[in-house]
Amino acid sequence: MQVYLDNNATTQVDPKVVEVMQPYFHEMFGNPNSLHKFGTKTHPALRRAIDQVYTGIGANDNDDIVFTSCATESNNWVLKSVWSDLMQHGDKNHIVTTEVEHPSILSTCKYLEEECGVKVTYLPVNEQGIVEAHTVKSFITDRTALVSIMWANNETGMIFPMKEISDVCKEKGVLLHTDGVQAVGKIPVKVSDMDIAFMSFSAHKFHGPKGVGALYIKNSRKLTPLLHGGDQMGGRRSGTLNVPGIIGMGEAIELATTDMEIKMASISKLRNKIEDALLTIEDTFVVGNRANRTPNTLLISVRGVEGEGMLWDLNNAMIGASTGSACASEDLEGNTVMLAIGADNELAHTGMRLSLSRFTTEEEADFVIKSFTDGVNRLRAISSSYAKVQPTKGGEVRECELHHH
Ligand code: 7TS
Repeated sequence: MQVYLDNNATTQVDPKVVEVMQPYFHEMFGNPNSLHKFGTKTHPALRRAIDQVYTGIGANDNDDIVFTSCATESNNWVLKSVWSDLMQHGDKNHIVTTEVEHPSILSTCKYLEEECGVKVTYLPVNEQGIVEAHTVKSFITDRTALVSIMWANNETGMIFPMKEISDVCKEKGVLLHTDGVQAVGKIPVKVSDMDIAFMSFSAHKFHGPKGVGALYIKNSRKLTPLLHGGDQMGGRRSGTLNVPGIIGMGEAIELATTDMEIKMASISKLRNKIEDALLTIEDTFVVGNRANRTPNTLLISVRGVEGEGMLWDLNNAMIGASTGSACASEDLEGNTVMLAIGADNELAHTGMRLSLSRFTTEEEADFVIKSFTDGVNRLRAISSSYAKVQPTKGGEVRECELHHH
């Protein structure tokens, strides 16, 4: 058996999505900006895909959705362009974000601090791994140009109080950007219900193709383009359109958001089954309250078991999981989100992220429970540090109780 439990890193493309994309590689390969039939033949499918994406995130007709190459591009675009629109020549100089954003936000913020003199506040998260709206409010000043806070965290699955955060930003008159990558397709997202100026998202996280992301722009607000060129996408993002990719994204978001509650209920049932079983192992902790997590995600920490060792054992059993963000897995630092939550360094090295999808089966869940348990037993038996740790409330089911130190 082969089990893929790294769906927060990327997902398999749904075969139905591949089917819809297929003709746009060879039969209808034209450039949509060409005036001949080869080009115009792509228009109906593109229009349909655009509608599907608007519906999928609950956008209004007067909003704009610009297709990009990935969410990393969307995130870079917002931060750099808000800098050039409001900070470079204006009186604003401040961005509020969190310590647990994806590197595409954090590294761009670092760049803006170092190269452009922008002041950035990185809000710490509470023991649940989120930031409360009142905390965001207390850090907004009259020089704040942008608040950028993720909707759901990629490591923990914890959902941020986006409605409350958007109310605070509205009250303070500050633009809000949200990285919606881990929320879209997993939890209800209706941007028109909130005062979100910008939202980034990415097709490959909800069974769409890689290489296509998007930026939602409320009321089609002006935003300096990141890519200048041939004026595609209304001059907002030049470059020949990724026709099959956009068509795939449309189909994928429709599939993910149709009967989402039913799909998510069955995913969370399997996630909970794995979680409950693994929590019966002594000295294991799960980060964040289950009720406030994306239905597919579980970040578990196993005292005395290095994440990399566990990853190796799971990989040998043909199970793909993660010790955290794949983007950061080459440096062997502890899980950054666990450190931000207040875990000690040793515990932060034991974090394992299991992220399911609608393709995960009950048999796979059972197999994962068994392989994980075997791995913990093997690795603890050879661990020099675990023997010294006194098990606390052995065998009890409990959620994470990590505190700031
Ligand atoms: N934002 C979040 C919250 C993400 O989780 C990711 C990818 C990105 C942005 C970047 O998206 P992309 O479209 O540019 O790929 N996250 C992960 C992860 O958690 N493990 O690998 C990639």
